[in-house]
Amino acid sequence: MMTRLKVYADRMSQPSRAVLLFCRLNRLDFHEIKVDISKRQQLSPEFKEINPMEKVPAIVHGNFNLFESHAILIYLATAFPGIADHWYPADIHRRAKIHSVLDWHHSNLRHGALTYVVNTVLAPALGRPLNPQAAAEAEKVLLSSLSKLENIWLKGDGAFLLGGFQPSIADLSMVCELMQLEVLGEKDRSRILTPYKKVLQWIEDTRTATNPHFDEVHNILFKVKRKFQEQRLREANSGPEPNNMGGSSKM
Ligand SMILES: N[C@@H](CCC(=O)N[C@@H](CS)C(=O)NCC(=O)O)C(=O)O
Repeated sequence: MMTRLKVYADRMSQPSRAVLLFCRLNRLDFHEIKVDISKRQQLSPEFKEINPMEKVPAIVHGNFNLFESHAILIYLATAFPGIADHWYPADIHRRAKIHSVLDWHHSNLRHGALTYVVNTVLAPALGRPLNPQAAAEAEKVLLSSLSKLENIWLKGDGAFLLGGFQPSIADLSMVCELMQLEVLGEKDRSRILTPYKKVLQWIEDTRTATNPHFDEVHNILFKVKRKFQEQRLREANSGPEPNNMGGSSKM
């Protein structure tokens, strides 16, 4: 008998959240093991045995290890029985289109969103300085990616990516990516997202379709968002303060 699935994740990591969300939505029997990036636990020798790339998420299923969130989502959707077809359709053409979205995601939306958020907000929490120049470059990639998401991936009759009437693993991966924009200041977040009405509606539709799991998996992000909001308010009154997110994971 296969031993229970182990998911190594940090909920501040967007690909970790996508994998956890899939597991919860599909009621997989799994054990979540926290790898706290802010404490650099991904560099520990024990974790390196699981993922030599030193990144989360990663899974262990029996004696099988896997890293890279898209590969993990595809594996989970095919290795476990009874997963609804819409997550990763059996139809080879729909499946191929989902791969196309997932491949695009890494070097476009993911690259833009992550680099922007790190260099605008999160870097100090990771022991690095903010980099406005890198943030400005990343914003261009992010805006161009949002435009492609709005006009290409969200084209079609349904509310989800590729015109789907139900979400797929690609929706989970991309929506978890965009949710990290929650930690930005409200002015930045709204400047970036407001022009993309379909994207905003899709985030809301995916959230509704996947709740209560969506909110549960994103709770940590909402907490960090509140902490940053309070910090910004204090700084507006009395000047900058050293970053302190309370010892919990920041990335
Ligand atoms: N392409 C990978 C990205 C994994 C990744 O970059 N994870 C980040 C958190 S979002 C990480 O573990 N960073 C730790 C580090 O770079 O040291 C995936 O989709 O799983």
